[in-house]
Amino acid sequence: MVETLSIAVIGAPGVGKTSIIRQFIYNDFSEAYTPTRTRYVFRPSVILNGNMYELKILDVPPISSFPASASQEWLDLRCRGVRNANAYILVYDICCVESFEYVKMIKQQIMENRYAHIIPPLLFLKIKPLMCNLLPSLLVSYIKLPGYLETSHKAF
Ligand SMILES: Nc1nc2c(ncn2[C@@H]2O[C@H](COP(=O)(O)OP(=O)(O)O)[C@@H](O)[C@H]2O)c(=O)[nH]1
Ligand SMILES: [Mg+2]
Repeated sequence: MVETLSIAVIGAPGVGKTSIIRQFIYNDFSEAYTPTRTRYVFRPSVILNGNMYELKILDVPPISSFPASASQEWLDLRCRGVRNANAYILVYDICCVESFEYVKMIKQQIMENRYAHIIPPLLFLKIKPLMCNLLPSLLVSYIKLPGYLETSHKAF
């Protein structure tokens, strides 16, 4: 039987979540910005080490916090499936401190609220907007953490 793995992609609005997913699945990048207002599920299949997996990638629209209970998750359509994801991709924009503070908060809430406190893999990604020369020092420590990846969808 093919195993299904769900991955929730979370981050502040406009940091590039949908772009990351679309590039991964369709190898496609668009300059146009269409804000994600409802939760969208992408279902690609991948082969890893000879095994096939079905991925359920949740493109999560802006949420004020990680759902603290199953009922909260159920009542808020944007959060469906977020609590039980197998992994989280937390995306921020390196030029936007607020977007980094947001993923830090979400990471903390994931660790506090996951069922049985099982910590799933966490992955941090960022995008690099054009003209950005700033690297706020608080971001530097995160770059050294395992699981941190740097990405960009364009050649600069
Ligand atoms: N320069 C640059 N722009 C990006 C990058 N990734 C996404 N964008 C742009 O940022 C905007 C928001 O991207 P989107 O994926 O819709 O963000 P989301 O709201 O987090 O899903 C769009 O106009 C994208 O074209 C990147 O790596 N570099
Ligand atoms: Mg989006």
